Amino acid sequence: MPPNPTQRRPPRADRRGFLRLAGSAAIGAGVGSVARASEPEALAVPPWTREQGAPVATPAYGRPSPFETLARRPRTPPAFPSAASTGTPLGSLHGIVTPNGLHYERHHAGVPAIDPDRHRLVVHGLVERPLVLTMDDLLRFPAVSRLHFLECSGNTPWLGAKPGWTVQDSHGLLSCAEWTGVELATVLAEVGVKPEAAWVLAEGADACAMSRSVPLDVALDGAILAYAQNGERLRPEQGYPLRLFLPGLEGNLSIKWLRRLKVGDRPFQTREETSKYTDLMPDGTARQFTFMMEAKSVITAPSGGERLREPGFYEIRGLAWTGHGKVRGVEVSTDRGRQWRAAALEGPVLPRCLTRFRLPWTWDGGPARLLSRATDETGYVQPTRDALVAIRGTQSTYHNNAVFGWNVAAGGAISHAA
Ligand SMILES: Nc1nc2c(c(=O)[nH]1)N[C@H]1C(S)=C(S)[C@@H](COP(=O)(O)O)O[C@H]1N2
Ligand SMILES: [Mo]
Repeated sequence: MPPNPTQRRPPRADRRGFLRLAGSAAIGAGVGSVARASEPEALAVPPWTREQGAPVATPAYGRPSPFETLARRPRTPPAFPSAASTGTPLGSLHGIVTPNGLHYERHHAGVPAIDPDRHRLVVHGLVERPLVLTMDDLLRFPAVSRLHFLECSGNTPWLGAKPGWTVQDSHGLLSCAEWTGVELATVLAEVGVKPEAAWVLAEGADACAMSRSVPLDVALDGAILAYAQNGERLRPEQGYPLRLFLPGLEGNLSIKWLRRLKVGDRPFQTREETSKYTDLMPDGTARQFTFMMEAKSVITAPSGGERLREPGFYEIRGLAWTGHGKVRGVEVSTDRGRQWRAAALEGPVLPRCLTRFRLPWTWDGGPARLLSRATDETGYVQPTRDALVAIRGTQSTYHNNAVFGWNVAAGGAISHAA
């Protein structure tokens, strides 16, 4: 049989094969430090192989290696101690799932300590059969588990960009988890929504009683009353014992410590959707209910605060996401946007979920600017900052999804390309 020309021979599984596959001309440069270490020295029996390891962990809930020091970090200094946020260290994470202890936090009145046995969810308003549900009741409903991103619409502020930013500072109010709970549609079917119903109010049990209105059709499109994240019950910071989770919409709508759902025929015009979470336009008017998270992407490695050791091979890695469904593609430029190359997307590409992208790159040692640009399945392309500013001005605090750049200086130092 003649050889199939479309079937390439698998690359040799040695280090040089790997480097050829990566398209690197300067073999050994950049990733070759292991080859320089002497083999006998590397194979000498290390101290941890000479003795028994630690017995099973105490406390029994496992922790990362003590050599791993990842942490959430406070964002801008809070005006009030309990009105604070911390960012996820996106630059040091792998894959798409955020470990629960590193999920970003945004609290407007601190983290309440809620006894799940005393927590209640009231579902009332324009419904046939109002209900008061306990956590045990909610656990008996049919459940769903879905991987979705959550992003604060105040992530990546328009004003105050700093050259010293890391990706944790610029994009850290973004995380992704597998959320488990009851579909809101299931509970609304149980209470029977009246024909004139059009909006749902969600209210939290924290000291600010955080409240938002959601159009009914949006709320019925995949919203979850979530009690678990990444396999375990919610962390207190994420809304224990119950939160609303609205896939693809600005984080603020996903009300934590959820205690009430009220069905109505119009929006409830709460503080969070009138004075806050509106977009001030250049003509002085404000847009309301702009809660969709449009397509966005960011290069997480290499990124701000890092230094490239030497010219050679690097894999550019990043994350892309969209509230409108799936990411269709990500393009990366290493030369200030003159040329763009299609990055590889790591599958499975899931709707309203983070998508990991990768592009092999050989750094020549000179100045470079790294940019990424996402396109979603509707065909929408992540805009440049200039294009966004032309429409929205610079006073709208929320929803900055502009293309974001990192400068690589000649010595390898990386900083935000403001
Ligand atoms: N009850 C309540 N829900 C809330 C908030 C809050 O302060 N109180 N913060 C909102 C905001 S602004 C965001 S971005 C997300 C943050 O969720 P996380 O802390 O789990 O990341 O929760 C939202 N839900
Ligand atoms: Mo937020």
